[in-house]
Amino acid sequence: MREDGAAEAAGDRADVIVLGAGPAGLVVGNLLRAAGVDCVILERATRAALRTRARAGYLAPNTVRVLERHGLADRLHRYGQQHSLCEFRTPHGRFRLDYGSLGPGEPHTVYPQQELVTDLLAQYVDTGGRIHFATEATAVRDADGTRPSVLARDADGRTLRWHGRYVAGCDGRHGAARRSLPPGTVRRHHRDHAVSWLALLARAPQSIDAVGYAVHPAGFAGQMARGPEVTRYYLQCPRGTPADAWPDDRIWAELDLRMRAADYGPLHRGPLLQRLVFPLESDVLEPLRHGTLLLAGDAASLLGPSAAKGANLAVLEAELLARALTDDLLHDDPRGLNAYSDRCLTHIWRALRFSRWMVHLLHDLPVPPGPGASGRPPDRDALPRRPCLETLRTSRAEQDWFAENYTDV
Ligand code: RFL
Repeated sequence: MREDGAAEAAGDRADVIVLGAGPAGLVVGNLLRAAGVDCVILERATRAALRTRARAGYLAPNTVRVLERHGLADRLHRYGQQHSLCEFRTPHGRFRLDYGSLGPGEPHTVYPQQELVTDLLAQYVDTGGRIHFATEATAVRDADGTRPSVLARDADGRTLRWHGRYVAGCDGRHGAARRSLPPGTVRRHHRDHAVSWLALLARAPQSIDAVGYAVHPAGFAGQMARGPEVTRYYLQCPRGTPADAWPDDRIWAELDLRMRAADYGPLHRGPLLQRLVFPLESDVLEPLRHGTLLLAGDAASLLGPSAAKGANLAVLEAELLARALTDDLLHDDPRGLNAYSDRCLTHIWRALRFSRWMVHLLHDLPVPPGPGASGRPPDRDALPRRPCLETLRTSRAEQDWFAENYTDV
């Protein structure tokens, strides 16, 4: 019976029920299928919506290696662009870092997330993978036993129950996997940086041939390539700003001001295709496993896009999870599953540390002691920004550290 007492449709079963068809869920699904593990993916969105959801774009070298290893990188190699240059614009001038020739000497590959999701979906569906679109998981049940199940609502509003042996929670930060964790079973490490970013996509070529990071008294502004005709921009904005609060003219004027177009050249303007506001925060769970429910991607850790880690961690964790599930289900070897959370968290803590350092580098956050003029509480890790930028500009050791952490997951 359903919780409201109405009849519950039968649903289905699979050894692994994967929640979510983002980068994490689709990599898990593809790798399980390739290994011969029985699985199904439940995805809330329609296929068309998934193929157009623009988010990340900078793939780390390790992400590309994971996708290559499993034959999932053909289109990425054909259409992705290598990228290895950052430009910092500050009130004291500008400087560039060719991070591809610093530290480990590896570039990013610029390939929009919706393209990656499209490729992963095609590969999964073309090889006969089971997936249900427009199907929203509402709860994971009995994860602490050996027969977990997932309740979901399909496009017709019917409630279905899927039975499995494991559930891969890849349904993001607000998904059913996180919500279903019983209180007290995981520890949450949450930090709110008390600022928001307005994320924009413009139909225009990039204005700077580098990732642009501009720190300005009016707030942070950034530019990241997404392809020859589309560019992502970010603007720091006050918490609570609605996405449509700023008309296009104000957005471009603010980008011109903060990126110092008057000094360094005009920005390429174009129609704004996307604008969304999100709070800058990090949110990591520990451990990433509760019995037969395992978390990966944003469901496990949300870091914010300041250091471009989220999609990269999602792919890394998905490979670890698929391998661990395969070893357990096909070879009766649970060691990978037992080590899964610790192995992922080693990468997550490292990415989190760098991502927070980037947040402090790019924003004028209040420094202890005492609240600043804004009345916001001080961030206990806040560092004065100018010496950080100056050290990054002048110290080769700092630049190598930056390059390693910027490209590593
Ligand atoms: P996703 O991609 O959010 O996919 C989760 C999927 O689960 C579905 N879902 C459900 N399905 C069934 N039942 C439910 N109850 C469900 N609830 C949700 C959703 O529809 C979705 O399809 O999570 P995943 O796979 O963990 O991947 C994480 C990445 O998407 C995320 O970390 C990145 O996009 C973060 N990020 C960036 N990461 C990078 O590595 N490099 C970047 O350059 C970068 N830029 C960004 C970003 C995130 C941004 N947003 C979202 C603020 C830029 C932006 C603007």
